[in-house]
Amino acid sequence: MLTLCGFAVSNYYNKVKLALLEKGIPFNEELVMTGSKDEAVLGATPLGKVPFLKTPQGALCESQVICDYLEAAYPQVPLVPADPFAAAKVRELCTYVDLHLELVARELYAEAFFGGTVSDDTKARVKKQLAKAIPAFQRLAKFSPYIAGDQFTLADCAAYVSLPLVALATKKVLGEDLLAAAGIDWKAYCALIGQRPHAQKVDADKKADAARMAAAAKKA
Ligand SMILES: N[C@@H](CCC(=O)N[C@@H](CS)C(=O)NCC(=O)O)C(=O)O
Repeated sequence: MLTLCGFAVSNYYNKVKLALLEKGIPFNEELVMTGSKDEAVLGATPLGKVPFLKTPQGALCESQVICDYLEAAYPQVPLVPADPFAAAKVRELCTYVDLHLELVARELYAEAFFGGTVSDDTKARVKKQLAKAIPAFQRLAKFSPYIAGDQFTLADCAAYVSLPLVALATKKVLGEDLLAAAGIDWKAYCALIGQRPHAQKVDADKKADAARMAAAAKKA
């Protein structure tokens, strides 16, 4: 049995969880927070990042690596097309969402979501990077109605969990939702994906986990 480790507020955890659910792969979940000093955790995810996946052969970290493993090991319900070029186009979109949008916007999260502050230099750098990355993403993303075309794919697992964070973080910290400002109707897209029962399960678990974290923060 596979065990997905991490916590349900994490977008990368939820990218993998949505893929597992959509593919119909049985799995357990284990609560592991970031910043662990536990040797067993660091053996599985040396940077202490979540998610990581325990498999009967050992552990894997990095959400895209995990999803690619799931695709290869459990091909029955594919989230990536069989055609190698079409498959690469789906993975290209995953890279754009994770690396060029989310990882850039992540620099704003301390101020957007965690009560911290971000320097003006950082804000300016993020804004400049996103000003390039968002139109670049728009050249690739189809939204017809799914990110890669007419089929739900792994790229939707990445986009569904991360586009709202990019939008909310830029709105809160830079004063403008840069996705919406560029003409990306991410709310309509997320409403579409959010109709899927597995996306609803991810969202419900995320809400419950956010409440758990808020209660833990109050106690501390
Ligand atoms: N590239 C990683 C990113 C994972 C990631 O950044 N996860 C966050 C939680 S959403 C985390 O572990 N942050 C703690 C840290 O960066 O030390 C992946 O795709 O799995």
